[in-house]
Amino acid sequence: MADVFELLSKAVFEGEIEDAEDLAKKALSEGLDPLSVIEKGCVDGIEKAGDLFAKGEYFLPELVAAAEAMKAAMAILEPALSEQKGERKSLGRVVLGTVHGDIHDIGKSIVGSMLSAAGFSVYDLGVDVSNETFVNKVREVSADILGLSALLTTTMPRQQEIIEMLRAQGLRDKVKVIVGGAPVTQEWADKCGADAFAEDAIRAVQVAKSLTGN
Ligand code: B1M
Repeated sequence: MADVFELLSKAVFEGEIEDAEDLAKKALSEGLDPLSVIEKGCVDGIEKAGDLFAKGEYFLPELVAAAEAMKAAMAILEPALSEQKGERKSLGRVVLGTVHGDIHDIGKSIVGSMLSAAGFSVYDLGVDVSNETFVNKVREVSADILGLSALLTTTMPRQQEIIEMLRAQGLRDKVKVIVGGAPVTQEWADKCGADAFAEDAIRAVQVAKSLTGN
C-alpha cells in the first residue's frame, strides 16, 4: 500500500489541491517530521512534474497546477517547521528573496522556514525582487547574510549584479552572500563572487551557521 509520502507526491504531481492539503494534515497528525514530508512528498512530486515539463510531456497549466497543490500542502507544513524554533537568541539577520524576473518561491520559502527554525531572523522579500531592494534591505537591517535564490539560468546573473552593487555601495565586507536555486552551482558561486553556495535548505542552514560563527 502506498505510504503518505507517495500519496502526497502523487497529489502534487497531479495538481490535486484538496488531496495535497488532506495528506499534509494526515502526515502531521501521524507525527511525521515536516521536513521529510516536504522533501519525500512535495518536492518529489514537483520534481516529477518538472521532469515531464522538461520533456514536453507536461505543459504550463499542468506545471502551475502541480505548483498550486505543492503550495497548498506547504501552507500546512511550513508553520510546523517554524514551530520547531522555540525561544532562542537570534543567530543573525538574514535578508532573503528570489531575484528580479524570477517568480519561483517554493525552494526559497523552504530555505527561509528552515533558517527561521534554526534561530535566524529572516526578512523574506518574496519573489521578483529588484537588485536595489535587496541592497537597501541589507543596509536597513544591517544583515549578516544575504540569501539570493534563482531558478532560471536567465536570472542567475542578477546574483552577480547584486554582489557588485553591494561592493559599489561599500557593503560587501559587511554581509555574507549565499546563492542557491536549482541551476546554481559551486562553480557559479565562485564566479559571481558569493561567499557560499547551498544546494538545499539543510545545507543553507549549515552554511549560514558557519558564516556567522554559530
Ligand atoms: Co518553472 N522552471 N518556470 N515554474 N519550474 C523550472 C525552474 C525549470 C527547470 C523546469 C524545466 O524546464 N525542467 C525551468 C528552468 C529552465 C532553466 O532556466 N534552466 C523552468 C521554466 C522554464 C519556467 C518558465 C520560464 C516556464 C514558462 O513560462 N514557459 C516560467 C518562469 C516564470 C518566472 O519565474 N519568470 C516558470 C514558471 C513556473 C511555475 C509558476 C509554473 C512554477 C513556480 C511556482 C512557484 O514557485 N510559486 C514552476 C515550477 C514549480 C518549476 C519546477 C517544476 C519546480 C521548482 C520547485 O519549486 N522545486 C522547476 C523544475 C525543477 O526545479 N526541477 C521549474 C522544488 C523546490 C523545493 O526546489 O526551488 O530547487 P528548489 O529549491 C531547493 C534548492 O534549489 C535550494 O533549496 C531548496 C530546498 O531544498 N535553494 C536554495 C533554492 N533557493 C535557495 C537559496 C539559497 C540556498 C538554497 O540560499 C539563498
